[in-house]
Amino acid sequence: MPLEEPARLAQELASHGYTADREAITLLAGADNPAEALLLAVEATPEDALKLTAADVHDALETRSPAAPGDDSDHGRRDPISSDENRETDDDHAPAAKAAKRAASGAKTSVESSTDEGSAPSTEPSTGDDPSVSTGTTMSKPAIDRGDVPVETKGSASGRSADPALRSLEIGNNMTGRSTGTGEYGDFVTTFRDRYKRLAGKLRGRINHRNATALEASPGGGDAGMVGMVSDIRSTTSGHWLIELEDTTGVFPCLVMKDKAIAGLVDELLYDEVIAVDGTLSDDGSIMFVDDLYFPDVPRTYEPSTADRHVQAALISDVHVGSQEFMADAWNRFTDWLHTEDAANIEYLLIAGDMVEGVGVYPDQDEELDIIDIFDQYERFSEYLKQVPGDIEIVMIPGNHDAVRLAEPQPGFDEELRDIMTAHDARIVSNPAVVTIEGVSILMYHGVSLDEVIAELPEEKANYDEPHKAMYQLLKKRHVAPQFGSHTRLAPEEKDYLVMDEVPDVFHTGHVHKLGWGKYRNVLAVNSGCWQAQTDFQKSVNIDPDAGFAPVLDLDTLDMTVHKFS
Ligand code: D5M
Ligand code: FE
Ligand code: ZN
Repeated sequence: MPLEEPARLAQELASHGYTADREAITLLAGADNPAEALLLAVEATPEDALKLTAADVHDALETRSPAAPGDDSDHGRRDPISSDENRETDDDHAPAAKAAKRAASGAKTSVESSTDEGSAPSTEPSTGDDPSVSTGTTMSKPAIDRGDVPVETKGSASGRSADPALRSLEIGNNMTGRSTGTGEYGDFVTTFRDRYKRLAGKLRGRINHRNATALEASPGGGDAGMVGMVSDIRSTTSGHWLIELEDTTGVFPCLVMKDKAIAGLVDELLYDEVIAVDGTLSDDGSIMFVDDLYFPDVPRTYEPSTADRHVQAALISDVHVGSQEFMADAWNRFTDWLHTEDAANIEYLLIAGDMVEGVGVYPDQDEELDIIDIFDQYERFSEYLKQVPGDIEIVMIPGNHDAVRLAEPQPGFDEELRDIMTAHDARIVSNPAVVTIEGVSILMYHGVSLDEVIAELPEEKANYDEPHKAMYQLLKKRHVAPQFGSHTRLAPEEKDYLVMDEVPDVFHTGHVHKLGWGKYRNVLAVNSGCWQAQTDFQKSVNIDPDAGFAPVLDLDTLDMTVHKFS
C-alpha cells in the first residue's frame, strides 16, 4: 500500500463531502482494493450523513461479501444505536445529544477494533521532558519526515482508536448569543465597572486600601493604599511617574519615584488595567507616594490541572483560507499527518481565529485574495477542515479576519456561517472563550491585543519574536485586552468577558503569526503561528511569519511538541 494511502483516502472522501473517523480510514486502507472500498462505503452512506464511521465502512464492506447478511440483520449485529442516530446533523448542536452520539460511536469503535486490542500505542511523540517548554525560547520542531510515518495497516488501527466516552469538553465564558451592548456610553461604564469589580476583588486582600474619595478626604501623612484602574500615566519634569488611579468613587494621583525598584513596573502598565498600590500620603494628602505596586496576577503557587490519560490537543490558528498566501500544501501535509499513527493521540483541535482571509480587513488586501467572496472563503475553509479526521473534536473562535464584529468580545459565527461549516460539528464559540478539556482549562483568545502590548511595552518584555512574553503580561493583568483604541476594539457588554476570572492552565492565542511558547507561573502560554506565507504588508514591515507549524499539547503533562509542515 502506498505510504500516503490513508491521507489520500481522506481527501477522496472529502471530495465526496464526507469526513471520516480515523478508524474508518484505516479500514478502507486495509481493504484489498481501497479505492473500490471507498466507493462502496460512499454509496452505502446516506447523502445527508456528514461523517463516515468505522461501522459504516464495516457495513459497506460486509454487505458486499457473499456471506454478509442483509441490511436489517446487519443492523441487528451492530450497536443498538442506529447509524442514523449516530450521524452528525446540521441542526443538532445540543451538547447532550452530541455526548450521546459520541458515546454511541465510541461503543461502535471499540467493537470495530476489538480484534487488534493488543497493539500498543507505540509511536506517540516523546515530549515528556522537553526542556524547551520550560525555557520557552527554543523550539523543538521534529520536522515531519514523511518517510518516517508508519505505513497504516489494519493491524495498527487499535493503537489509535480513541474511546470517545473518555472525552470531556466544556466551554465557558462563551458570549455567543448573549450580546447585550448597544454601543452607548452607558454600556462602556457598565463594562468597566464589572472589570473593576472583578479584578479589584483579586487585589483587595493584599493591601490596606481606601477608595479615592476617602483618600481625598484624609488629612495627609501616614500609610495609604488603593485599588484602581489606570486612567492616566504621565512622566513628571523630574522623571518620576504620575499614575492616576480610578475607582467607583473618583480618581486619585499616585506618584512612583524614578529611583524606586518598582519604577521598572511602570512601563508594563497599560491603560484601563486594574492594579493595587501601597505607600504613604503626602503631608497635604493630595498625592500618594507609591512603595509597592501589585497586579492581579497568577498566584506563584498555581498548580495546573492535567488530564488523567495520555491524550493530546493540536493548537493552531490563522489559517487564512482565501488568501493567495494560504499554504495549502502545508495544510494538506498537516491533515495527512493527523491520519497517521503518529498523531493517534490527538483527539482535539483548537483553532484560535482567522479561519479565512476575509475581505476589507486591511487596505489593498483584495490584491492578495485568492477567493474574493467571504462565503466562498468559508466554503473552501470547510473543505479543508473536512480533511481533519472526523473523530477529532474541533473548537474554534473567530479572529479579526473572520466575518463577525471586530470589537471584542467577538461572538462565535452566526447560523449562516455555521451552516457552511457543519461537517465536523465543531464547537464554534466566542473570542475569548475557556475550553476545558478533560480537566485542563485552555483560554482561547485570538490575540489582537498582543499588537497593542508589543507596541506599548519595552522590547524585552514583549516582542514579536517571543509572543508568549506578551501573553505573560496579559496573564499578569488577568485580562486579555486591557487597553483598547489603537489595535483592539472593545464592544461594551454587561459583563467584561475579557477578564480572566480563573487562572487558565493553558493560554492559547494566535494573530501575530509567530510561534512561541513558555510557562508563566506554571501556566503554559502558546502562540500558534499561522498557515499563511508572508504577505506584501508583512514583508514591508519585516514580519517574518512562522507558517505551517502545529503545536501539540500533551494534556496529561502540559508538555508541548511542535510539528513542522512547511
Ligand atoms: O495579523 C497578522 C499580524 O500582522 C498582526 O501582528 C497584525 C499584523 N498586520 C498584518 N497586516 C497588517 C496591516 N495591513 N496593518 C497593520 N498590521 C497588520 P492578521 O490579523 O492575520 O492580519
Ligand atoms: Fe491572522
Ligand atoms: Zn488576526
